[in-house]
Amino acid sequence: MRICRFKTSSHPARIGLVVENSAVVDLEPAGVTALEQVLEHPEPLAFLRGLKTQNLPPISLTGVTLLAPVERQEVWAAGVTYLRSRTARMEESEFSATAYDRVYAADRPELFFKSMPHKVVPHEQPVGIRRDSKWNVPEPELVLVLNSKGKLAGFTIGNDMSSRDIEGANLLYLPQAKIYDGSCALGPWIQLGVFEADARSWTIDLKIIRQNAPAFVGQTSVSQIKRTFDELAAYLFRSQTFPFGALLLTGTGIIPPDSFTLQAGDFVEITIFGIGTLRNSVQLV
Ligand code: DO4
Ligand code: MG
Repeated sequence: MRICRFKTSSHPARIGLVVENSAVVDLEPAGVTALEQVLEHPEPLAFLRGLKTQNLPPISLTGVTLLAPVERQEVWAAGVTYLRSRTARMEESEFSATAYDRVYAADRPELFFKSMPHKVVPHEQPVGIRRDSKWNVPEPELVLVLNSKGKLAGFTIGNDMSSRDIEGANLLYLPQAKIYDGSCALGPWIQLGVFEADARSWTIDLKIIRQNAPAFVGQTSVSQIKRTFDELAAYLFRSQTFPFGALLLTGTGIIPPDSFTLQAGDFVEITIFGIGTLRNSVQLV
């Protein structure tokens, strides 16, 4: 089952049940007005199945605007969880190579704050590349949707936009490389009712389109993530409370060649088997 946030010309933000990837059932008449009601429930699928939605008419997805699937949840990210990310980052910066190598092997993962919920870019809205950076890439990542107890409630798709030259110049610049307007996209919806073992069989595909032609394509598999989801979630929730839950990007396994940088006008498409496709244009910020 999939849930989304959406709006229409007559309704502001609503929670919806996605039907066959083509329509949405507005859950407001059934009493669901916040994501937390679903995510905090011990059995989100049973909760949704128990709602009286039989007489609610599906609205075509073409007639709604999807919003980012996040409300009051903080957005965090894990880094250097794939061998590919460790290798690319060690090449990007002689200065920081040891740090990346060490964190890949260490017990404690790299976790960093990524976005306030209101800054998250939804499906079909533009992500940003910084004007003061010359080397920008998307990072296509599986996202864990965690409830306030740190329990995995669902998955969505994330784009951890990154300025590689800023990060490569000095690791202390990481927040500037990772957090700026339009640097985090999430969507198009939340996939519920999937266990880690199933998600580990999913592929992640990245396609970057420039002037209607592919400028870069790449693929990885969720199975390549070095750490378990429980391990990542447990570290995030150590000595820290998230009263509304948190979303955790799990790291990138696809990094375009060093000669590649995003340009304004490009389109980034991230497809995760089992969830769907997150698509965003790119603009200078
Ligand atoms: O240490 C830098 C960030 C790593 C990251 O975002 C990733 O591996 O996905
Ligand atoms: Mg990343």
